[in-house]
Amino acid sequence: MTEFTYRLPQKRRIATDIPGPRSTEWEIRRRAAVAAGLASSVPVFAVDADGGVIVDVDGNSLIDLGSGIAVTTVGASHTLVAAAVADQAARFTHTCFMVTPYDGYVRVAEELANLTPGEHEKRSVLFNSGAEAVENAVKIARLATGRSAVVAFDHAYHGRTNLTMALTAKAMPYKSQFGPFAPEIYRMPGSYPFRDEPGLSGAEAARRAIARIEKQIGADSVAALVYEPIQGEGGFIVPAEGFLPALSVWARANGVVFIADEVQTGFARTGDWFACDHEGVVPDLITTGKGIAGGMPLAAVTGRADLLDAVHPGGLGGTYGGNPVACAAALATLEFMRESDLPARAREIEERVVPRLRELAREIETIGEVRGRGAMLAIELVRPGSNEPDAELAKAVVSEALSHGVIALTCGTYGNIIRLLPPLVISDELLADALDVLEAALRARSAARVLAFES
Ligand code: PLZ
Repeated sequence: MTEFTYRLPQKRRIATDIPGPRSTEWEIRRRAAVAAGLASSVPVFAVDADGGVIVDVDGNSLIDLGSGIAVTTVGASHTLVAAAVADQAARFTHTCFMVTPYDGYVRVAEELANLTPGEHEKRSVLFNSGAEAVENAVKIARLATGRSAVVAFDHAYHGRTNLTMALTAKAMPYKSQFGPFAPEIYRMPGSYPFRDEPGLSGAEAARRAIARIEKQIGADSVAALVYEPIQGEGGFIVPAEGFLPALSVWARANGVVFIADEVQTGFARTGDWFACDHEGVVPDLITTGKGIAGGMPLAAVTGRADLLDAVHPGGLGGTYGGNPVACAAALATLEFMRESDLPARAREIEERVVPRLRELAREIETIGEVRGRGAMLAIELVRPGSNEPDAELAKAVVSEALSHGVIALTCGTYGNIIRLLPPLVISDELLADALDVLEAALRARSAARVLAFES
């Protein structure tokens, strides 16, 4: 593997209980000052982070299998990113691109044109968050097509703003009581091989969705389809092969804008630059964010020049979108990703993790499926002897792993999926150590679960 360099020791170290006394103390202050609606999945306060570790205020060094939800692909303090940020901040932190443009923004747009799928002429517009990017992709698609309906899918996650809540599938915690939601959003079945009827092919799943779209909305009313090529929050769902190509062919034939939401899957994470690349799908618009800028807030809509240029001057924007410091971080991040071939590193991680977890799945009956691509991998947990989702087990395993110093996140419509999103710069040794911890937690908690169901 590529040798990465680190500032902090790449070792798991447990110094106190987790959370330790200082995290517990800070948590009290937090509760008095921070809104309760903002929950944190890991109850420790971070003071330092580098490569594959996060150091907490009690001196625990935790292995990071979450990357702050797929953001710190190059680590949380990569030296090149930190230097680019410091250098840009020393020159100017902000002018507002809508007032006085700067070169970093243009260079990020050039990078996006080169890296995203397809050789056609492209344009980009930059934003602060994934939700903002998705929302703007929909604005662009509606204006360019003169149509208003937007199709989203089961298990989708696209954000927490009003329009993106409407696109997101799961009520709790994202939507419940936050309505009314934006109109003209229609939800269709996608492709979830583990839970679809056995043997349903990608092409058949696409036909199922298309038939409903044509019946319930009418193709000529549809501005856009929005799909995450691997659904993230909804459960790391890799659609059956052929599903995405069939959907994109139908979209093209019907003048429907195919928007790939690659906010979570993008930038080397899945073993290619984008998840669409695995099946050669070329979206009309692609939304990106998270991993693009080494932890700085940046997101983008990139796509067909004719669509983006259809919007009147002033129709798109925002005070901070494409902030110069975030752009500098992105340029350093992308250069490092390219030079160290991080897509290949993601494939290496898949090779190290997947066979091991599949082996374990043969032994442990509560593992329903191990799936994913590159360093976007998941374990779907079920009740013994069934396909019933087991969210409680997922929670228990993650909490046990945390008590031994490994941060892993859950996800899924049913909350029963453990997702692995390590920084791609994690060392093989640290990854192996994290897997040992996770395996022990899976064995222990699954055994307890089987016993509980037997009695
Ligand atoms: N599209 C595919 O995964 C963000 C959300 C965490 P923002 N996913 C993490 C949470 O509970 O808020 C995401 C995504 C996809 C859009 C978004 C939204 O990106 O940067 O969080 O707005």
